[in-house]
Amino acid sequence: MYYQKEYECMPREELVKLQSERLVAQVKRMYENVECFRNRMDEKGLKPSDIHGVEDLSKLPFSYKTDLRDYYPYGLFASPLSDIVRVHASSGTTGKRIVVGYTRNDLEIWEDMMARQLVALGVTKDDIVQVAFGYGLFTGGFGAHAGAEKIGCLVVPISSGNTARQIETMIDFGVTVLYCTPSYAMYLAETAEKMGVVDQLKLRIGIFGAEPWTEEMRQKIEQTFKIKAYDVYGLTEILGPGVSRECEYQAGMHINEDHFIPEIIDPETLEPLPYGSIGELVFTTITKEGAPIIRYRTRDLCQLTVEPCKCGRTHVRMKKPQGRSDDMLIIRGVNVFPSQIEEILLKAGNEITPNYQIIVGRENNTDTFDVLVEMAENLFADDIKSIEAIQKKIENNIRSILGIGAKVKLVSPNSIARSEGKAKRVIDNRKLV
Ligand code: DLL
Repeated sequence: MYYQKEYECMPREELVKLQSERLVAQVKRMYENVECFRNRMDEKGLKPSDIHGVEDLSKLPFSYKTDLRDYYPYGLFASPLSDIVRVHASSGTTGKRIVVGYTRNDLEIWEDMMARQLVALGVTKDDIVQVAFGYGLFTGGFGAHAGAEKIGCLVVPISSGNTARQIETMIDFGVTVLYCTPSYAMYLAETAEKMGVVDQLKLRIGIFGAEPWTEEMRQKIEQTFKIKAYDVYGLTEILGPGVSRECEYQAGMHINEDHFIPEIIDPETLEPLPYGSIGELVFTTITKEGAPIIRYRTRDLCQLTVEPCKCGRTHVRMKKPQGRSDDMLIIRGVNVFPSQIEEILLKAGNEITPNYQIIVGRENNTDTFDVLVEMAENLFADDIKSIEAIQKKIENNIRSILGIGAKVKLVSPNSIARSEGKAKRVIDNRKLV
């Protein structure tokens, strides 16, 4: 069994001691190897020798998603490129993706954390695990796969999509554990119910994450599939999946504190807040070699607790993220920034204007993604052929740049409602937390 009791149940004083040692070493290494971090430390007049432990964390400079864009693709790596064995990537706020790199050692630690996650949720080597997260630059597929293989499960690396095939595979292969986004799990559950095949499934555990979901969704998935459904959280910049996860008590997600130091800050004043406060989650990685990061502002709003958990693990628990302090949307598991849409529209020719509105909803348990775009005065509203061609072109661009399908509709000039002259860019009709 892959249960790292010596780390997961450490008394907090010992844990803080371990974190402090790792933090001091990490700061020194990053100062020597990462220009962006060194410049920020120099600007604050800080040297690595000023950092003695966790008590000095708040002196350190923050890091931002834009740093990954500014130093694209490899500029934030702390190891030579010859030691990096894998990259993963996720959406940036505009244009280019953000890229992270892993050394061999980083991959081994990641596998350990994913194995820990599965064990905490009651998965054993006798389980058959279907990984329906996308494999590729997204961290979900490979991350889940590695942990399941590590504990000796039989892994079915089916990746995302093709719902009927997913259900057929679950039945034929005797799948007992399903890994995917919660919205896809809902869709699979509903489809299996409609097909009348739920009783043929051997599923017992569902592990879902990568996007916000509600307790109602959990109940619906649990009831339809007759399983326990667990929440797992992570982000590319810090690791991918495996940053935190629930235990069997489903009472908040334990953060792997031997590898990450979490903080909650006030997103306005940037001051650290005490446990229990709602604020922005900030992470410092203390064991990563390839792409370590200090005080990364995740933009996820949530709450931490150190109250003892019935499972005996001492690692801090985080509540479900309750929203974001920026405008990032997660649509069908894909991170989307309105600024990416704006950039696409700006390049789409002079028959349209960059006045747009994104409308996100949920139909049949799948996110809908509509983009309304005001056409320019020079386009005739009855020129249906041109309008359809422009819509198609923008839809294709969105699909190739963001990797997600959207429905684009051109609307007449000035028809998108403005308040104080500004159009409201996003209408999100989903109820997510
Ligand atoms: O979503 C990594 C992941 C893969 C997590 C598989 C869990 C399972 P990104 O694509 O970089 O990475 O997106 C990270 O997704 O900042 C949150 O806003 C959101 N997110 C991730 N997990 C959850 C969750 C992966 N359980 C961003 N609940 C994060 C709510 C989540 N939001």
